[in-house]
Amino acid sequence: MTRVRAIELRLIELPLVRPFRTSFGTSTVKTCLLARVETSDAIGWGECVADAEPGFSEEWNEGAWVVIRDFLAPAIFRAGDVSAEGLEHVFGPVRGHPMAKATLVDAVLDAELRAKGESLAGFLGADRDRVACGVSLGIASTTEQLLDQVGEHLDEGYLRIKLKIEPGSDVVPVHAVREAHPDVALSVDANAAYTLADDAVFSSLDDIRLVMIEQPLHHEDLIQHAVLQRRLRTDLCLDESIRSAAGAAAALELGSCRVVNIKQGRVGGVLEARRIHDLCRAAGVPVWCGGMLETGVGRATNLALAAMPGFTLPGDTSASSRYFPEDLTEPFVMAHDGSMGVPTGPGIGVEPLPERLEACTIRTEILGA
Ligand code: OSB
Ligand code: MG
Repeated sequence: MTRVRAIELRLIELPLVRPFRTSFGTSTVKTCLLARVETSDAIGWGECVADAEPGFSEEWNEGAWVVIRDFLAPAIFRAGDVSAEGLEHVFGPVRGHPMAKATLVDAVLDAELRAKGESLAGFLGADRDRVACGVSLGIASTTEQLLDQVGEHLDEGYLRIKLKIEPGSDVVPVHAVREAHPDVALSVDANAAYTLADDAVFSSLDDIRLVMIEQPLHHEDLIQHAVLQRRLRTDLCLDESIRSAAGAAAALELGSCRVVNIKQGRVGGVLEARRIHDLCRAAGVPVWCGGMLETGVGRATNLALAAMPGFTLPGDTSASSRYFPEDLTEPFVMAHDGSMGVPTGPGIGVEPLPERLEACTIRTEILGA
């Protein structure tokens, strides 16, 4: 048990190397909250995966800020002695807001592990020290541009290419990439842009030998995904629709997907992510580590998770250079074989570089007991 003395909350902003376009919007910068918790034993870092707008889920930066300031942080200070495991109970009275909760669960866990000198990967039971990396490419303006980007990333060594799709930009570009690269591990992510009425699109995609189709239907749906999964040979993968271990269990029971994208920041932090990993593994369902364009802080957390035994597919755990001209931490570099090293130091094993952190900070607030 430890006492949280203070929580420093920052809104930070980093330019992206190129705009990232999905079916729910285009980002040119990464803006997110970063929490630094100071406990009686150590410092811990947590990154919130919410974005500037509530486009991926209903959470967004300013909302997460208020939820942390007015509900989650006061609950921690009232609780007195806390542990990362116990935070889920402390946060019990606050429904939802898994991204805001994950920020603090991950930060307190990081502090606990740093105090013990134990790495997050070790704590989670990782069985490897390098993980296989894929890359998620935004919707391109032309198929030529998309083919160029795919080629560049394959040359760098990425082991799986994920293409963002939306109605009007799906079968044609995806088919072109498949023609150019007959053997590459290829997947698509619709970010909930389709309905069951888009039968023609799905049956064409079903012929492209995709590793999976990620979140084709509504962001809260499990039932219609189960209907679609029964119609297709290609595996469906859920992202947005899975927000907790209970939700993952329901998806498996219903047959809504055959693969799960685990984003710890989407499900309330690494402890809940571990439960999803465990139940998928017991059910023989492969999982992989998703991403939300995290800075080095969230990336370090994701890499530790991705090293767990059930993560059998390459993750969206790309190199820093795929996202940022300059990361917040020392950059994460991918080897030419498409693998990336998992941090081995205490906790998440990395920290923001102090001068980078100051340069990227838009606003700071210190919350105390
Ligand atoms: O749906 O997986 C997604 C990025 C932001 C929000 C949602 C998603 C994504 C990605 C990129 O696909 C993942 C990454 O490289 O971090
Ligand atoms: Mg996704």
